[in-house]
Amino acid sequence: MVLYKDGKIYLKIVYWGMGASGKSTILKTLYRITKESKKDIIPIGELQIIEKASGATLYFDRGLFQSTKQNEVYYRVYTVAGQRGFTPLRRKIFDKTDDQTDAVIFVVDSRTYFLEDNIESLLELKNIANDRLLKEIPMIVMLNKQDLDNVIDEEDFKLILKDEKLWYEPGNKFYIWNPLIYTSCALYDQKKDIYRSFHETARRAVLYHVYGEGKAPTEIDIPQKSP
Ligand SMILES: Nc1nc2c(ncn2[C@@H]2O[C@H](COP(=O)(O)OP(=O)(O)OP(=O)(O)O)[C@@H](O)[C@H]2O)c(=O)[nH]1
Ligand SMILES: [Mg+2]
Repeated sequence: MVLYKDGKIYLKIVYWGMGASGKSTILKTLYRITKESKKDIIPIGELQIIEKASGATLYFDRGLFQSTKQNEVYYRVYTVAGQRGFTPLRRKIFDKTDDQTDAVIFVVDSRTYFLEDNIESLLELKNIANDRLLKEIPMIVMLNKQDLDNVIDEEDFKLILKDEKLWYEPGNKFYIWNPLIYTSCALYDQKKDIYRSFHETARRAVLYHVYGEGKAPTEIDIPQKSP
């Protein structure tokens, strides 16, 4: 939920996806990229990581980022614990009554072997978001672990989105809000599309908020020059 405090705007962005798809690694890599090089977004303070000895997230990870273009805009970024059995926890992170999510990044383990698990995670998200995905909550997809063998590509995942009615056909006024699908690698030494995908999600979160009053704005609502 958009929070206002002392003239500042706080948007909540959540990385969602099956266990071990790479959400925590993405957040850590994003943190390093934005800390070490001059970007439109900088981290504020340290990341808060709550994990098991195995590295799997036990509760959530959290980080705060600030826009350097619009200093009053902040992003509160969470990753959920993806392992089975943590559904109530994920629901709590995603949809606390007074703190709902403003944008979601769906992180896929791209290996074909895990296709069903990814779909299960997407269905859970759909269920918890309760018909608000795309319409009120912008969504971006990361096909992560693209450095490995036997992985799915954008077209494969687009079919899943179509099946799940998370894709607008050309001509629909919300066509512009179809999830962009990034093929990523979260490992810091390869870091592919980690910053770009976050930047786009942050941009959409701001646009939904500013021009759509919390809903997907149409092209008519958005001035040529986006913020
Ligand atoms: N090869 C490869 N390994 C990755 C990539 N991203 C993450 N990993 C590895 O995958 C494992 C799980 O990554 P995490 O970031 O902990 O996954 P997670 O989605 O946070 O998992 P949960 O917290 O259990 O939901 C770790 O060993 C990572 O190093 C990637 O793009 N490529
Ligand atoms: Mg994690």
